[in-house]
Amino acid sequence: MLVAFIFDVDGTLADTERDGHRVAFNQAFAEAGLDWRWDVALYGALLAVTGGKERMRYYLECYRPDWRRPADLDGLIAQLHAAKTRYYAKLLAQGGIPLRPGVARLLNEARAAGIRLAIATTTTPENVSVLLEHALSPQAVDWFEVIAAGDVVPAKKPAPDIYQYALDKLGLGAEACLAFEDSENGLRSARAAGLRTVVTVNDYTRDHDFTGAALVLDQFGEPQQPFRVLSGASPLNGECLFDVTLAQRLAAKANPLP
Ligand code: XBP
Ligand code: MG
Repeated sequence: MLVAFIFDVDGTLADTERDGHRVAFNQAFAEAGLDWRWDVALYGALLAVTGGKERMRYYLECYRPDWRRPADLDGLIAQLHAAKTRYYAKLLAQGGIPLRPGVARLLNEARAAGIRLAIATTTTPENVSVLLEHALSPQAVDWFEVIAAGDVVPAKKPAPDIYQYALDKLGLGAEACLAFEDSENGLRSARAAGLRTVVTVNDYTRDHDFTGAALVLDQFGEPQQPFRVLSGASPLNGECLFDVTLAQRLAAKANPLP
């Protein structure tokens, strides 16, 4: 029996990375007078690490070993991250990033069918509310019973902690839920929490390893824009939209542990 959907945010609800987070990071670096500049390709490599603060540290370690660290590196990272969050919110409040195809449709159908909704993301909580508010509806934050985000757990994806946290808050076992992800780190996190997972890929994640996903699609699909199945087609009966009926069929299958 399928009770809840748990959604990742970045890359799944909206393509926020390349034209959202990346741009905001660069604005924060420029504001601080730093010569750090993350182009589209470099940012793709940096996405190996989830979490903005963790990503900046990874950049310094792997790409700027000679950059002279200040005494208070933690303070600098925290200051840059706060500025980046401010720039990101501004960009999204201008309606800068729309939802991906089929996301609003699926959320509305789920609500109508009484499916409970939750979020499990590594991004900062403010980033989730600003996206939902501006890309979906001013009330959309309230559609989600649990918003598990950012530093509420010590270990970010691919660790299972954020999904485990969402399940605990929902008071549900993994078998009652379906997770939605776009990346290998996200899939690993959801699977490690025991969740059956549907993946919708994007330009940054198309070539990731999605072994263990229940279904991999190019997107959820709209009536004029059918989805394409990339793998895991067994439960399909010629559908071209990901909807609640298809979700229920996937959830009815055995849910083997990862
Ligand atoms: C999303 C992320 C986030 C954002 C930045 O991963 O990795 O770190 O890029 O967010 P996922 P913050 O979609 O797997 O949750 O800067 O707010 O940390
Ligand atoms: Mg993601």
